[in-house]
This record gives sequence, structure tokens and C-alpha cells, in this order.
Amino acid sequence: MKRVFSGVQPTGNIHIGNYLGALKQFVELQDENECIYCIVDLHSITVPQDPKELRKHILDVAALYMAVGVDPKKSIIFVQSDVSGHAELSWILTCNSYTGELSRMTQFKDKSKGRESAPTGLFTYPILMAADILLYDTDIVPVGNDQKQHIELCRDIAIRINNTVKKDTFVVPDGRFLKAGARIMALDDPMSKMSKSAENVHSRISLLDEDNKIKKSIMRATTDSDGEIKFDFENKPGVSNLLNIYSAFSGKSIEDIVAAFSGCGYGDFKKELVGIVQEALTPIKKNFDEIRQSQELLDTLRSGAERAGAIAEKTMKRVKGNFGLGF
Ligand code: ATP
Ligand code: LTN
Repeated sequence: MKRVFSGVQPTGNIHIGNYLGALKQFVELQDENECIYCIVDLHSITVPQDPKELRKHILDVAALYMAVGVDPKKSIIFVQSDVSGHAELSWILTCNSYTGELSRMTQFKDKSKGRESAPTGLFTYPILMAADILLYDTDIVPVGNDQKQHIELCRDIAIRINNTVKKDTFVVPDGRFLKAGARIMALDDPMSKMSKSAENVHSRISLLDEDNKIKKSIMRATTDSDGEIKFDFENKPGVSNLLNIYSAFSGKSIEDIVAAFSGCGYGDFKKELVGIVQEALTPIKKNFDEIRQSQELLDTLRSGAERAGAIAEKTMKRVKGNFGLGF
């Protein structure tokens, strides 16, 4: 059985990009593997958060994991800051990483924008992510395409320590990326990725959006003036993104969808897409409402932290021992 680990930041409500890129995989993987899914709250404080909002978002994300089908009987669900090993291992990895490799991370460059006042946590963010993964001897990390560079860095650090400190200190993980949903773009700007923290709410569809909001966001999504429905990301990024979303939710291939809409206008295509997305999100919203209010949610997070903590403790003992740390 392989070990799977992944996480989502509690920076807002999960959108269809997070779902199609990552969460769909969480559910697929849980029958055949030992899965650990984390709400990475320590990552979210790399930018300022309101404590009350943060608490709410942590519980929302946990409930959304379960609402899309992550089953706490099969998978461990827990909150990162409940297991101290993440921060502890992060320091050990920090001492074995290079400022040069961190400076090359595109997410850091995008989010810091070269500011002197960029939080140091934004710079060291990928090290904490590597600690999350390595702490559980993870084999597989299901994520969206935007995390490829971070996974590569995690592998580099693990291999470096295995080579310089002690062989087999860490399991070297592999990323797992889906074809159809790996990179869903913003609806208002198909050149940037859909994101929880973008200002325009119509740039994304949250899993909890009402039917009306879903309709508005899709109907006003940026397309182009040539009027033909075909997949060509370079010249028609808006339409191609909508085709991707259609394909990921319906399970139909892009070719089949393009053939079915041949000769139709963008309006007809968008209307169909609205229906497909609304239908997919309706049961998720219903599940969420039930789970979010239940005692089961807190019980799941408490027992998840205990189970994750036990695995983490074993790894930390081994890693510290290999470094000559601790008694
Ligand atoms: P933020 O806007 O706060 O940076 P985010 O929307 O990028 O957040 P994360 O919590 O950083 O979301 O990502 C959670 C998971 O969703 C990761 O596996 C990430 O790769 C995936 N993901 C995020 N955005 C997209 C996207 N637009 N398309 C596909 N997968 C995505
Ligand atoms: N950086 C990731 C979230 C994340 C993560 C992880 C994903 C933090 N730790 C460990 C997989 C494994 C992101 O999506 N922005």
C-alpha cells in the first residue's frame, strides 16, 4: 500500500480548480492507498489572516474535504498546526536547502513581487511543504500543476539529505497530476490560474456558490471574438479553459464536446456548461451543510491529528537520530 499526502490552504472557499486539480484525486486514491489529507493552516499565515476568519475557513475546508467524498473512515483528515512535527522538520530542512533554489520558485516571485517587506514565510513556504510531505514517508502527492516546482524541490532536498546525512532518511515522493483539471484558469483572465484569493469573485466558481452565481460567472467568462468552439489554448485561452472544465465535470473528451457544439455559439455552449457545473455542485453543497454543523467534523479532526501525530513522531525520531539530534 502506498502512502498519499496532500494539503489545501484555508485561505477561502475551495473552488473548482482546487477540486478538479487536487480534491478529485484525493477521493480516487483513498480506496487503494493510505491517505493523509491536511488543512495547511501554517501555510496560510504566510500572508496576514484574520484569526476568526481563519478558524472558520479551516472548518470549511475540512467539511468540504468530506463533502466531496473524502471518507474519514478511509483517510486521515487533520489540521497541520495540530501536529508539531511539521514546524520542527521544517527547520531541519531549512538548514539543508539553498537560498538560490528558493529564489527560483515562481510562486514566491509572483506573490512577493520583489518587495523588501515580503514575509520571510513566503520565501520558506516550499520548505514547510516539503516537511509536510516527508514527515509521513509519502510516496504520492496529488496536486495541481502549479505545485510541480515545489514537489521537485521537495525531492531535491530529500535526495540531498539521503546522500549527505544518511541513506534512507527520507522516502522520495512523486507528484500526481491529472490531465483534464491540472490547471484551471481564472474565468475573467484565462492567462492566470483560478485562485481562492483573487479579488474578483467572478474569476472563480467556489464549490459553495449558489446556482445563480455559477450562472453569472460562467456567462460573463472571457472568451474571444472569433466565435468558434475549439481547443487552442494559445489563441483561444478562454474557450479552451471552459472546454477543460466541461470535460473534467462531464467525463467527456474535448473532441466529443467540440464535435457536439460544432456550429453553435458561445452562448449555447456556456448555458450547457452552467447546467453541468450546477448539477455537479448541488450534492456537494448539501453534504457540506450537514457536515459543517455536525459534531463529527471536530471529532474527525481530533482523531485525525492523533493518528497523523503518531506517524509524525516516529519519523521525527528517526530523522533526529540520523542528524545526531535529541536524546
Ligand atoms: P491561493 O489563492 O490562496 O493561493 P489556491 O487557490 O492556489 O490558493 P491552494 O490551497 O494553494 O489553492 O491549492 C490547493 C490545491 O489545489 C493544490 O493541489 C493546487 O495545486 C490545486 N490548485 C490550485 N489552483 C488550481 C487551479 N487553478 N487549477 C488546478 N488545480 C489548482
Ligand atoms: N502549497 C500547496 C499546499 C500544500 C501542499 C502541502 C500540497 C502545502 N503543503 C503538501 C501537497 C502536499 C498549494 O497548493 N499551494
